[in-house]
Amino acid sequence: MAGPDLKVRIGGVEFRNPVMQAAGILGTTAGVMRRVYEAGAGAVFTKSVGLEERFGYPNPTVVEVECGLLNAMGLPSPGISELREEVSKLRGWGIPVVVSVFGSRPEEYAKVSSMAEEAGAVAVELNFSCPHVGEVSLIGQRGDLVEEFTRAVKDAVDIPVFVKLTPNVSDIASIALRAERGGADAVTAINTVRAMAIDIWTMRPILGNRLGGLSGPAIKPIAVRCVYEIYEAVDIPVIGCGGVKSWMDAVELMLAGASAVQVGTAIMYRGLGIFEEILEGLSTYLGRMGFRSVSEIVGLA
Ligand code: RRO
Repeated sequence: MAGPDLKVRIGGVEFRNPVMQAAGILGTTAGVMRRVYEAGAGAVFTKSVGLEERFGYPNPTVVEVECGLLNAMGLPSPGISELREEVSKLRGWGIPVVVSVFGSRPEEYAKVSSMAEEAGAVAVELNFSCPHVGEVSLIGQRGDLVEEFTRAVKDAVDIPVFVKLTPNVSDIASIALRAERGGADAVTAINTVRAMAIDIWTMRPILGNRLGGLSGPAIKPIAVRCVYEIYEAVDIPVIGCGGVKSWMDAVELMLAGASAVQVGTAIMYRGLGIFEEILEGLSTYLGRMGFRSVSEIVGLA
């Protein structure tokens, strides 16, 4: 007997399953993203890319803390002119690739997004939510800017536009509503939580940038709460992200309202086998609970 149907549709694009790679992890070369897809991911997401090359922050840029991972990479990126070659290769292999886009002005987001579309991206994900790169974190904290920037990209491309939101706001649902009003086809929740770590012997912040973003298991309950609040407020799909390391975490986010989930930090700890592990657990769970399709559990909580 066939197992439950794992296909999902987001913004009119059909993905083979709802367990995707989160932007920022392994998302810079076509070869590595191909391995992520071959490991089972429903789609691959690039590291955020802008118009120009950027070197990012000085080291240390990543530090492990007891409950997750703290990073302040500072948007290192080769720029869209370089990355688009990787996107074209992926497209040529039939792999659905979503390009994560950053910038500081609406026109920049629009330009990078249309270059991504030309290269073969199936969608773009607008990063308005990096917690420690000034201009990018500011956009995501202001509903008016989220709406304005989203609309600028919608006017420039025909592919679906996802908007990645920050949890570093007092009312994430109201920001999601502004993304929806700007024409977003889906919202992704959440990016990392603003955080820091201090070395007690040097008596200094550990990260080169001092402040960074926390990911991993510690932020899953925050992601669940954010997805739940957004799902109640908007009509567009929500993509859940934050601390997913098992099929149970994926189910929890879907019950909160996520149509799909992204896996990021857990890839570092568990390797690429995590995609098959989550997919198998999800299928068994759906079968045992009597569901024929994964979309039936979205928002049940
Ligand atoms: O590059 C980064 O430092 C970074 C980005 Br763009 C982001 O969106 N979230 C994050 O935790 N780090």
